[in-house]
Amino acid sequence: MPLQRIPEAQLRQARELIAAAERVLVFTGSGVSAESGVPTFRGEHGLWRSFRPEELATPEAFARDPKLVWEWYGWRRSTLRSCRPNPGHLALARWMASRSGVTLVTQNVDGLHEAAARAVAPPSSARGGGAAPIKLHGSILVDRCSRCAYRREIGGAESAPPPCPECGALLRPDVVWFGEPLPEREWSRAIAAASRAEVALVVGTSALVYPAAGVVYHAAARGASIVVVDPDATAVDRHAHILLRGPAGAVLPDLLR
Ligand code: BJW
Ligand code: ZN
Repeated sequence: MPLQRIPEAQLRQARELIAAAERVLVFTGSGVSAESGVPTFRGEHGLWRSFRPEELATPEAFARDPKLVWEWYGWRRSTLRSCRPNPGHLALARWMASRSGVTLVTQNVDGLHEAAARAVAPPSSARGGGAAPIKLHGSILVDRCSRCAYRREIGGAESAPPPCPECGALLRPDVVWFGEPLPEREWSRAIAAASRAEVALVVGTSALVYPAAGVVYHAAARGASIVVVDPDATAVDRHAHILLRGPAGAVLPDLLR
């Protein structure tokens, strides 16, 4: 079905809701990066259409075949190198730098929200590019030790997971796999922001993965109005006050201008 333009009245209503709110939670998923060329997970061209999550994105998979898992992340890291923030990331970053009271919580591991913040307000500027996003699922741009607390930014193109320089165990991508707990501090900050938010802007997520998706339900239960930006149906649509059915790269610049 061809995408329809979002009715102006609906956009205006969403703009007013957001402008009147002192505290806004923005909750994003892989769809916000789709127009940057980063594949989503589910859906027609999603990663899980070609790869089985349990063979690649679990601690058991890494224990069974560390080289296979490492190579898959190596491939994703190399495709990410050519990806840039799209107009959706940039509109969000610009808007966050222009007002206070916004908390960005992301499930994305791609670093594109941070890249957008650097692009609109370099760290040397007064606002420093706004607050860093709360990353619930870690970062694909960082390695961490599978045993100790060692972390490093990704560097060379090793063909197999290298040993940790501190303890000798294998390094792995610093992302949250299925069956692993979310980082505690990020989780409590996300829930605190959801508790306070008057509006939650939910962008580009199927909202099927838990506990992350629970952040949206928590905001709804605490009385936040939910605005969803997504070209397709999502699990949180039934809680949405306003549904903006369209791609983030087109809707966000229009909504947040
Ligand atoms: C656009 C667009 C455009 C397209 N513009 N939009 C309750 C019930 C059932 C199961 C569970 C449960 N609680 C926990 C579980 C198990 C599991 C889970 O949730 N499974 C479900 C799939 C059923 N959860 C876990 O295992 C979690 N851990 C856990 O529960 O630990 C418990 C524990 C406690 C204490 C000790 C030990 C354990 C961890 C989940 C980790 C998820 N990790 C991944 C991989 C990250 C690393 C990597 O990248 O490799 O995170 S999976 C993947 O899904 C990734 C994403 O962050 C996450 C969410 O996906 P997302 O972003 O929503 O993508 P899609 O593809 O689903 O949706 C894209 C959307 O974009 C769609 O709506 C499109 O329409 C839209 N879109 N183009 C805007 N242009
Ligand atoms: Zn180590």
